[in-house]
Amino acid sequence: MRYQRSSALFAEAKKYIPGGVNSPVRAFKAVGGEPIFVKQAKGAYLHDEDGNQYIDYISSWGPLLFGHAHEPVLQAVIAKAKKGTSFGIPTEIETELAKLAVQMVPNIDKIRFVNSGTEACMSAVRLARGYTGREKIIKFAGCYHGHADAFLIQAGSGAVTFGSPNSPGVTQGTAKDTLLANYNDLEGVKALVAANKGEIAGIILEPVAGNMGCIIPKTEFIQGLRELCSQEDILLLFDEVMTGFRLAKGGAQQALGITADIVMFGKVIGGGLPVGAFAARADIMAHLAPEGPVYQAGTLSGNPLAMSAGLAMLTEIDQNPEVFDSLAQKTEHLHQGIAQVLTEKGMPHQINRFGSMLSVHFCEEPVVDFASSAKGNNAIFKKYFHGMLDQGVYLPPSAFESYFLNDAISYQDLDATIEAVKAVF
Ligand code: KE4
Repeated sequence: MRYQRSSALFAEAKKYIPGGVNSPVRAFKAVGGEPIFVKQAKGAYLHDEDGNQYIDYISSWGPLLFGHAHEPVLQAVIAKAKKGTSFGIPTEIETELAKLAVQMVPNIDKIRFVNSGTEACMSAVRLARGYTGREKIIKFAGCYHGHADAFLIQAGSGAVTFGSPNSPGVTQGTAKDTLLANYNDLEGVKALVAANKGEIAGIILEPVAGNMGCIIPKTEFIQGLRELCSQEDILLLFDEVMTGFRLAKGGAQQALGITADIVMFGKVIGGGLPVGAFAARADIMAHLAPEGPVYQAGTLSGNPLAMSAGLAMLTEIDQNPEVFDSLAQKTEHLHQGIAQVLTEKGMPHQINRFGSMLSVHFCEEPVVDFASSAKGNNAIFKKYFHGMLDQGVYLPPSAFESYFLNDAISYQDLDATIEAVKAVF
């Protein structure tokens, strides 16, 4: 692979943008080397500025369920753009997308659109605090809910990758209201709740985690959280920015059979344009301005251009529900192929998979929480990442991330990926 033009573009970018990127995980700090710069993408493939082609396993970190530049989304966005992109005045398409999302997702009556997953999670926590009158929240080490201050306490994703679990700039005043527990450790949560009786507004988690690699909740953990929240009048907040409309039409609530009190979305709901959202029963959402006193706002929230991409995407999903089985089967095929190669090569590994989310960890022990995920051998991960990149396979540039397959990836692409793993090891 040649990377000259990407390298020159990265040098230029660093002159004007901190680290040369607009989101830290893109800078390859966790895997070393320099990022590629993408010129264009279509279906399963990325094309970089040096003319190299890659099978893409991040799909813009989740949004592109059907692959890049998916025609129905493309046509919807082009048509809508010609009528104006944003007015700051209500438009019909916001109601169309809200209605479809409410129909597809269980246990929600109303939804508010914002512009990112961070905004969705930040607003949901404020709503939970306003609704309960309580101030504290519980989050889990390794879970990432965006970069709002309350969440940068042992966050996952880029924050962990850089070993900066408590980011500078987050005040003690903020941090004291965020209590930390370990994923899949129900007893630890019960102890926190008992020690903070009547003070906890919400427990927020990724119902299937993707920011410490892919980690699946144990049944007794996620059921126990639901029961605990119901007993203690604590709201259960499902951060479905990754899992929403990816694991099933009804997201993780449907896939796991667990009812959340507030659900947050991002990524897929925007079809590749900036959309986040949070949703709940009517009695909870009634507390939100302008209906209720909990303030939340956004200049471009629900802008018709982004709504057109989201509506096209959710309509595609609603009309093609077989996409979930197709993605799950492809991900299983990839899982089995990689596992077979690593076993044959005598390489200790754990592969976690749920639906179209998957992660590969180079360690002996099962990966069930942040601590076990952090035991992965990052030296091997770096070689794996760059070895695969050099063979035209783009994987997440961090061990604390998940693969996001898209349905444009073919079995031929999957087998080429498995062959690439064989070549690397
Ligand atoms: P954004 O603000 O980046 O749209 O969403 C934040 C967020 C919230 N909740 C979950 C479960 C998430 O995964 C994310 C964002 N995911 C990362 C990928 N690990 C985005 C990639 C990036 O930071 O550039």
